[in-house]
Amino acid sequence: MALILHSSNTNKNAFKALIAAEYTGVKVELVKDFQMGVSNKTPEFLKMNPIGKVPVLETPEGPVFESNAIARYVAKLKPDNPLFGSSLIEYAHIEQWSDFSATEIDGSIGRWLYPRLGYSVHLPLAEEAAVAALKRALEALNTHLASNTYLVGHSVTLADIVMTCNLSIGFKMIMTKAFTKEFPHVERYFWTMVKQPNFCKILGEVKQAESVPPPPSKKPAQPKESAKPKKEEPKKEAKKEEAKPKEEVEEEEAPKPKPKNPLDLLPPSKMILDEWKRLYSNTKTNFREVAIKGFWDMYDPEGYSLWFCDYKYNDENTVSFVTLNKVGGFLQRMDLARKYAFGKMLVIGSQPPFKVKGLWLFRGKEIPKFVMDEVYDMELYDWKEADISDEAQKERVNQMIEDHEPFEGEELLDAKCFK
Ligand SMILES: N[C@@H](CCC(=O)N[C@@H](CS)C(=O)NCC(=O)O)C(=O)O
Repeated sequence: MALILHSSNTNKNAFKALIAAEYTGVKVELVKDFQMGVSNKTPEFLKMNPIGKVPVLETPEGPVFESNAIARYVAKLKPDNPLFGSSLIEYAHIEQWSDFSATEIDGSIGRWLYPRLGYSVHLPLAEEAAVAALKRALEALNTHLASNTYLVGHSVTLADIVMTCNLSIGFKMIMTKAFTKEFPHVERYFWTMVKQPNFCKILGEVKQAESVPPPPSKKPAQPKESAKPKKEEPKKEAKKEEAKPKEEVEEEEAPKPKPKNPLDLLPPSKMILDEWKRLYSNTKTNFREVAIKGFWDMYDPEGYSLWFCDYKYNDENTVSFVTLNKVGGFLQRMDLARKYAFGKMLVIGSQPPFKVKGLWLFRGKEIPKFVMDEVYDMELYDWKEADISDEAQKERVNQMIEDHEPFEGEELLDAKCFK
């Protein structure tokens, strides 16, 4: 019987156990319908991990949290598992690199990345320290890998699984080629590891970040200068500001409360997004007559717009699990638009390559700029506004909302809803 892992299917910490399971030959399955921020805050979940973080593994003897401990547990299910090396000193080195990876690599990537994603305050001096610590750790790793293919011994161990998963978020989200080229052995190691079949199966195709995400204070999603009340500043005051050292000004700027989203400044709409989401969720029968009819009764083309999206690289969708992961990750990254959007994503076809197509309802008459700027998946799709005066397009909207099968003559592998 499979062990159940509680996590979303895009979490690099959960990938550690899933990859370890592939090497170990045990079955670990992600819990169904996990919703980050909801499923991990229920009383049942908090009984398994009191701080409500994922991943958590359910075992016959009780739950285990902390991703490295979970991966170790999974690997220990096989006696004499080569993932633990072949001697005491190898085992010690596996633990050494796993801890190094958690504290020196993952910790520093997090302190660089998360403030830029808006999860905590972005302080330039703290960022500078995080990048310096990361470079110091990567330099040490690079030196070790100059004469070693794997972290320990001559085959993949648990240390490689932990290290690669931790590096993966850095490579995908913030460590551009310009940054990693200083560490060529780390680059070679990382790209070799992610191509190993047991890694590839779980991680899918890994693409390196092309740019460093801008910090929230520099993101263009904020109201334009013209929207802010202007204060007449005496000239002398302005001069004083200019004279301040750069760091000081930026540090003072960081804790300012977040400005309102420009979409909150739009004229009120008769369509209340939450009402539509509730109707969608609560309609269990007669979907066409109740939910779809309700949608068009509510729809306000002045306050909202409807968009079709079509994945540009469908021929790459050759593995169902990886394709579903990709779409799941997209929806997770859309979280920042929850107040302003509703979406349906269809994974189409009974066999590969699968097509990914979607329908999105956005507040405003355009795709919100902050979504375009902050969700990198947006540019992986072609976007076309739905023309609802055209009956065929309107029917396509209906079919996407209701997961109509067949869709454009094909079966659906999956339909995911963003609400
Ligand atoms: N050290 C933990 C880190 C777990 C962690 O930070 N999980 C994040 C997702 S990657 C989480 O659950 N965050 C939700 C929260 O903070 O409430 C591990 O390796 O498992």
